[in-house]
Amino acid sequence: MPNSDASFDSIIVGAGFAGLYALHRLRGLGQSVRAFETGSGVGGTWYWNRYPGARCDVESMQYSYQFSDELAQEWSWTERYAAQPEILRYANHVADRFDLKKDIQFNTKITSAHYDETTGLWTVTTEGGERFTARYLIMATGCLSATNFPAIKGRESFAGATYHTSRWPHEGVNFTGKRVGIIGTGSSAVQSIPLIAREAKHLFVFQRTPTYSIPAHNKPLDPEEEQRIKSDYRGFRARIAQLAFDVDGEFSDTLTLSVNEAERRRVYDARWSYGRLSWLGAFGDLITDFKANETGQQYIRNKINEIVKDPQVAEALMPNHAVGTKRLCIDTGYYETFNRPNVTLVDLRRTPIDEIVTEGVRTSDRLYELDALIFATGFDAMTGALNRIDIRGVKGRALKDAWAAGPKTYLGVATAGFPNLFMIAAGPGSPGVLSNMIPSIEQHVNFITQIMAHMAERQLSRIEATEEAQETWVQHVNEVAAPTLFPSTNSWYVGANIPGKPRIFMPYIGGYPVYVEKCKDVASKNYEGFALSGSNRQV
Ligand code: N01
Repeated sequence: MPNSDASFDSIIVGAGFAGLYALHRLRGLGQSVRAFETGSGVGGTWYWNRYPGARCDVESMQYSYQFSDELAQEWSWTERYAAQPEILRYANHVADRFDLKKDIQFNTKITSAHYDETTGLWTVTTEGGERFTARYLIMATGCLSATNFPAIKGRESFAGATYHTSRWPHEGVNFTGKRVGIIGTGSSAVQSIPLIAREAKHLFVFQRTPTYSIPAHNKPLDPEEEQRIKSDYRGFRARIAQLAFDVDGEFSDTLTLSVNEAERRRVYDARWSYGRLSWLGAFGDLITDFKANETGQQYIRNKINEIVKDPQVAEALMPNHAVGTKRLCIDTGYYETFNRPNVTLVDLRRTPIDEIVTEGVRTSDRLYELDALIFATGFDAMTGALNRIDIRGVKGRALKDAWAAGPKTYLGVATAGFPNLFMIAAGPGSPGVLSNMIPSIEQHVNFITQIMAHMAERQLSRIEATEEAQETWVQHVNEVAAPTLFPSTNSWYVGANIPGKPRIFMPYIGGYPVYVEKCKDVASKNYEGFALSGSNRQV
């Protein structure tokens, strides 16, 4: 590795899909760039989340980069929904193919990033005490990367092995013959529970909020289908980019209650049999009208009732929040797993956890003795990864303080008071988590690369979102979220899973194509809403 105390044009924090593409593009601008990555390899989410069953819920033919036609043509996915090891292989393939690893410093955690107004440079400090400076700071830290361990009394006292789905041991875990407990029933748990249940002596699922899940119908990718898509790959992706979430699927305009019950059932059934997140696109008002949403809720509750044999267990598995307002899951045998004799559902709404003890988990009615305990308890989403770094902007103001009452950004990429800092596809106010992540990443990276090229041409050195533009954007983000059912539910989208976090619906739900057009419009008006200044001094 090059010497410490080095200076770069840009520093990138994170070497997941966002960091990798940012590195590729910024090098293409002729910049000197260093990326820092806490892990020992590339892949971000797919490097860390190695729990059994980890898999992407966007189909593999869409969950990949588009910036290189050769890359798109030469890579072949094996399954309809790619599993974590294959996605990680893809990330490594990209990093090797574009020779990115030489500019990534692995095993290096960034603990602080401070902006110096006099020099116009950011100084980042690593956990090991090294310091590096750069003109631009690119936070490619991910939207769901800051692990959430809930503050359950006695958490440290369990004598058996403890795991978190998002920090899974690289060598895997063998649960054969073990009594295993899992806390949480979100996407990570829904994917891992069926596989862990097959291996463990007994699996106890500690469920606080039941989950809506639809079957993925995952299968090997049909080579003919792959070739058909690849024969017009650009066209395929361009068509999907016009859809609300940049994920393929049909999004109906039909109002739910404008059709009769038999027709609704037919529509829901067809989508249930197909297996896609766009199940939620069955009707135009499913996520805006509670009565409409209720029909979708009831449909899935009926399915749970059909699948799960023990009526009490089925009842306990039935959610009652608005479907879609917590991330919809897609699964392989999730509800069916509760028919296994070695699986026990512990309904924490009836018997909450009192504490974790040496032997296992004690709920209000009994002790569950365990050999292993898994936390599938999610993340401090969107703001967590940024707030865990001591980021200070103009006048030494901490990002944490600037966002104390709730995060504010302009377009989700920049925030006032933090010049030359960009967030990639994970910032509050960006469509990232509600869209197909990799195209969202490419769009953001392309946007900021164009900004930097624009600045270089004009010998400018400083760019900052204006307070005014930021306020207008935040208002717009809130306005488009307000008519939806999302703010009504406690979810990580609104920060409700983290005690004390301001309750704000963070993602932009105005639609991916609308967002892209807005960015194009801003760019065409000389980056309206950003203040550009300074002379381009040598770094
Ligand atoms: O985390 P989650 P996740 N006591 O926050 C429970 C993406 N992802 O890792 O709902 C008891 O969804 C919590 O209960 P509650 C995807 O965007 C994608 O599963 O707060 N339980 C909940 O059940 C997803 O949405 C993929 O009441 C506690 C669970 O822990 C996001 O990552 C795969 C608790 C956390 O669920 C996060 O998913 C995996 C406590 N004290 C993840 N604290 C795919 O692509 C928390 N919980 C398929």
